[in-house]
Amino acid sequence: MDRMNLSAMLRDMLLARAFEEAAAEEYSRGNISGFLHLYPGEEAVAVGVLHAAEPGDYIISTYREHVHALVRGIPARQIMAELFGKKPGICGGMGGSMHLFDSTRRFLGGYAIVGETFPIALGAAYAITYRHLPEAVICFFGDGAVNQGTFHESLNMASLWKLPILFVCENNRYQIGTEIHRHSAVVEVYKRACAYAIPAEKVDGMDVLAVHDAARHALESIRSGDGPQLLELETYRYRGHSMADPGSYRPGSELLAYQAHDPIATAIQLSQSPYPSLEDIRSAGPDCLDQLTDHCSNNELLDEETLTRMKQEVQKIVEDALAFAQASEEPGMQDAWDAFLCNRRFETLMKSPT
Ligand SMILES: Cc1ncc(C[n+]2csc(CCOP(=O)(O)OP(=O)(O)O)c2C)c(N)n1
Ligand SMILES: [Mg+2]
Repeated sequence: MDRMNLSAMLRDMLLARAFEEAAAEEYSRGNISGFLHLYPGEEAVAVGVLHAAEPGDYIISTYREHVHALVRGIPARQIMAELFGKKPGICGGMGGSMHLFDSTRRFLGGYAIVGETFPIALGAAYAITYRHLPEAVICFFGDGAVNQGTFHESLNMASLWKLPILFVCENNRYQIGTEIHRHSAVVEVYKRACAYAIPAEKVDGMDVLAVHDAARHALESIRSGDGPQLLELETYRYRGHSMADPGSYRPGSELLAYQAHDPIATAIQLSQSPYPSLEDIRSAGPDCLDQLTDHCSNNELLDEETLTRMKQEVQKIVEDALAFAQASEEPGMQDAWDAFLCNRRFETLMKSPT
């Protein structure tokens, strides 16, 4: 990992945190309505995986997808405007927080139904295989989705047809207020993949470098036609399930323990100190990172000044996105009709005899 890639990942994590905290504030002010599921604490997952993605890959996510969309390159302005329900939003202000979609960036959503993502990933991956393209589908889902029938049906089919899918479980240990050991007989999600002969690995989802490394290797193999793989990334959300949830079912000590391994703080620490090899990190274990970095020489990759500049830059992007969303107009009745008629036209075309 070179200096540029590391800085780019750190910048995206800082942007993600700033964007989501700003969205939380705007929700409290009444500028964003409906459900709002935020991502602070989990940034290393989306950033690590999506920095290993190619422009030709397809991304599918859940309702907690703002950061996946941001890292995929959808401008902060268009995402924020969508959350505000405004016309220049990425879906014309008619999708909202849970339904971001951008076919030009191969970002296939944004889905509110738990487990809905799997069959969609299957379809996109089948299209890639059918056309013999060196592309992959990256399918994000939560630990709460792994007991849905669609998970098992889709893993079976994906393995049988050797479809190019990277299944990424964002295991934050909770589905709403229910902890994983209360909803799953097998709590180590990656172990389920062996039932379908799919290679799978569990990785520390708070460590962006470990996530990136695992995703890069998996995607290389998937794109070369070796079939699907599954990554279980252990992570934690700092906020409640959604803005309507104070998260009081979780002990405060649990939150503090995860915050002590905050993915952004870890990434900053890594980039300010000489960067140890991934082999060093692995052999030392996650608790020894501080020790390792302390022992290294002065070959610095990122100084305090650059970090401050980076934080100011992302803050400006978020402020600009907020101002843009505030000032934008709402979609009108005609916009709704246009969207409706566009679909109707498509249906009519499909039905008309050739
Ligand atoms: C089929 C279905 N059942 C129930 C719900 C209600 N629901 C919304 S989010 C959620 C929890 C999902 O948790 P998880 O998959 O772990 O994702 P996380 O919120 O932790 O990111 C549930 C049960 C739903 N949206 N869809
Ligand atoms: Mg969860």
